Amino acid sequence: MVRISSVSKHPTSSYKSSSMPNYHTSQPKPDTAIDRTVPDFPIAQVSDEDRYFNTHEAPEYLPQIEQQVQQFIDHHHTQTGKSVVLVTSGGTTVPLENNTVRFIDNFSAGTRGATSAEYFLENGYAVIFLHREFSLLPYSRHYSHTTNCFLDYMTERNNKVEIDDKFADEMLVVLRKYKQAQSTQSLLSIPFTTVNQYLYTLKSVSKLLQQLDSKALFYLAAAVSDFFLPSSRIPQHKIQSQASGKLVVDLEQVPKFLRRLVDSWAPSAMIVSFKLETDDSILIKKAKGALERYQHQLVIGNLLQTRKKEIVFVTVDGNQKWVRLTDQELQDGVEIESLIIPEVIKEHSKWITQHK
Ligand code: PAZ
Repeated sequence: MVRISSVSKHPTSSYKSSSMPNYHTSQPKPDTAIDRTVPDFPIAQVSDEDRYFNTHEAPEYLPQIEQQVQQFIDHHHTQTGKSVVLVTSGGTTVPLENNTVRFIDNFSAGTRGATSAEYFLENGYAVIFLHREFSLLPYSRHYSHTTNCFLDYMTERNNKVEIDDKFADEMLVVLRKYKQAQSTQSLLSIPFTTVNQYLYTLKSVSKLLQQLDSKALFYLAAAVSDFFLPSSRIPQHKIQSQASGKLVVDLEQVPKFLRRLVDSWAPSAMIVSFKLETDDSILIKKAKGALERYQHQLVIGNLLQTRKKEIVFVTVDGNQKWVRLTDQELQDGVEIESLIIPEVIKEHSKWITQHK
């Protein structure tokens, strides 16, 4: 049975700012997407891991993050007993210059990650939210970015700014949940921007989470670039106009570190990855392929065009289970993450029981 949570009935779904257009310019044309039928790039071995991390510098702030994460883990391990989920969210940038003027990016706004984080929190998890900086955040997502301008929620009364009565009740629900997450120290937000920052932070956080054994859960919803420009070939300054009239960028494959995560960084944790495709005829094959290659526990498949209304769970026993929102549910503002997260938690509980 589908429940509509109070957050999902929020103005994000029911209210559209009057000053904003009701169409989107950010949706790519699916028929121009790249051909994903080419064979998969090999999984990363220990030597690939060594090579990557020996030839790319760690972000200088990494020790600070490690300290924050250790404190967060200690708190929940000793004080609350909560399971901890690492939610990754948003796209990555691939800088083309060290002093970055230009970069390659992708479409992900972090909706899946930020929304999922809220449902994990509501279901009693502590959440480490590893997100692309300036992408959507849990709770504030209802009022940030341009589709819902926060100023439209406000009104002026007696020379003071107030929340418009129309929205106050719903905003109070979100505010309370946000404050609850803060006061219980259940949400730790960690930013990244580039692929390199993402990889370093993922590795560090994973190794720390291994301390929680099976009570650690990975929910890898970020859209991480498959290609990057290695630091040995990245120019220091802005690329100048080329005499040839062309700019040829020679990118390399980002090593597929998921297998290292499963085998070495956090082998006792349950790991859920996402598989995004644009061609529905290859989605299931790709999801099954990912499970075989990386040997983790669950893949959630989704298509770019329909990702907000349907997803498919693909498990190691070869089963597939589609979860779809009905038109009525979509109209009522039900978020598909409100159905995904309880299923994932059920699988995680089984995983914990198996490992006791
Ligand atoms: O951020 P968003 O809500 O716009 O999109 C979510 C998503 C499609 C990036 C996510 O559900 C996903 O599939 N992530 C993994 C992408 C991949 O590497 O295949």
